[in-house]
Amino acid sequence: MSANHQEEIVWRALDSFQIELPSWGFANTGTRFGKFIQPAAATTTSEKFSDAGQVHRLTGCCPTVAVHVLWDFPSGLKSVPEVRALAEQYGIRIGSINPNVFQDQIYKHGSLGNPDPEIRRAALDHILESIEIGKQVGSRDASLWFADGSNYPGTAHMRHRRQWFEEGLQKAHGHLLPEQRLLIEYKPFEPAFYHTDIADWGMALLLARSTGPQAKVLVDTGHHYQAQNIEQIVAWLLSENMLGGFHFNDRRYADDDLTLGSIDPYQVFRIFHEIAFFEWETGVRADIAYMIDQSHNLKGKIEAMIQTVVTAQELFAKASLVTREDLARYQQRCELVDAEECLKRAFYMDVRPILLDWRRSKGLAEDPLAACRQSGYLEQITRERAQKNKGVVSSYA
Ligand code: PSV
Ligand code: MN
Repeated sequence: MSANHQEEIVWRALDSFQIELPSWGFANTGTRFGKFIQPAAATTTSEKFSDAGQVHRLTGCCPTVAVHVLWDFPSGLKSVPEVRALAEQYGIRIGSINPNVFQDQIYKHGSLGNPDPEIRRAALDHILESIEIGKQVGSRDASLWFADGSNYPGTAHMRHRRQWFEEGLQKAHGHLLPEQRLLIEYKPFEPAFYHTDIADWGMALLLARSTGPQAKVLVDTGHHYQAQNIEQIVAWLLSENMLGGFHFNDRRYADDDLTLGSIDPYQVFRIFHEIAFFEWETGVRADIAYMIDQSHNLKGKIEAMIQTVVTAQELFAKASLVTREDLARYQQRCELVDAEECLKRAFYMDVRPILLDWRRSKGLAEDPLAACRQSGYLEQITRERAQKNKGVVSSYA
């Protein structure tokens, strides 16, 4: 493949690639042992959007921000005009809407899977309100994650709970506009440590199927057991037209929320490759929402987010360079070494010079991280927010 052709392919890939930032990724977070407070962390929705706006301004590929209803819309639907105005002010759009049916005390034993019908109703009402918020802010996806599960064998009726999930999700689906989607996220454990109601992609897939045609599966890369082959899950969901979106992050042990590509960039590359391979083979553009779900306690949040976005662009660009005609031929003939080399060649290609040209052509910063550091924004928010952050409680005790 000539250098010009490579450049053309990568530019086309970059033009098509957008990734959503999580509002919660700019706020103070920690572990279950306590929060680590950062002087520059955002403590309001306005500050979160301001930070997200900076990341988008520097990288040019994050026009939308995922919101968590309880954290960003404190008065629910009534907060809509204010939050919408903030998004406009900071040059971003509101992306996926995440209901929160895990934080309130009533959800101790579950939300849609709770044995108490009143609690199931409360969870459903909150999800319906989130869908309504989505309609009012022009957001397409309601992204559902449930902490539901149990900690001790014998304490939860798994089949009843599954049925209650089906009922609740079907009701929620009935309230969608034709263009809206419900994304169902799975997670094997945490906070529940014996059983989780939607523990893996198979359960999410079955539930999405029974929910309705606008329900799809959301793959959070941190929500798998060690060594699970995520790109195979991706390939299967693509074949079933059931892959709705990703929550990207990296991990070493469990749901570690580490910077994308910091531990295993080849894994992310292989995921992007499976998507590109599917699109090439079928001629169908996969309708996937790429989102980041990371919240950094130790790194500066804005810098970590820029690192993530740039890494995602690089890995997406590399995956676009796999010579798929060759790969298909090698696979068919079982020419294993050549097939594997096809992937490796693209993975080891240095796409950074092409990315630099692409950024220049778009009038973007050549080095988003350096530009962020030079902009004075980090110093400014540290000055403005330090006092307020001193008052943030760091322990859960
Ligand atoms: C749960 O671990 C999760 O991945 C869900 O997507 C939540 O919305 C997000 O993290 C933030 O708590
Ligand atoms: Mn997630």
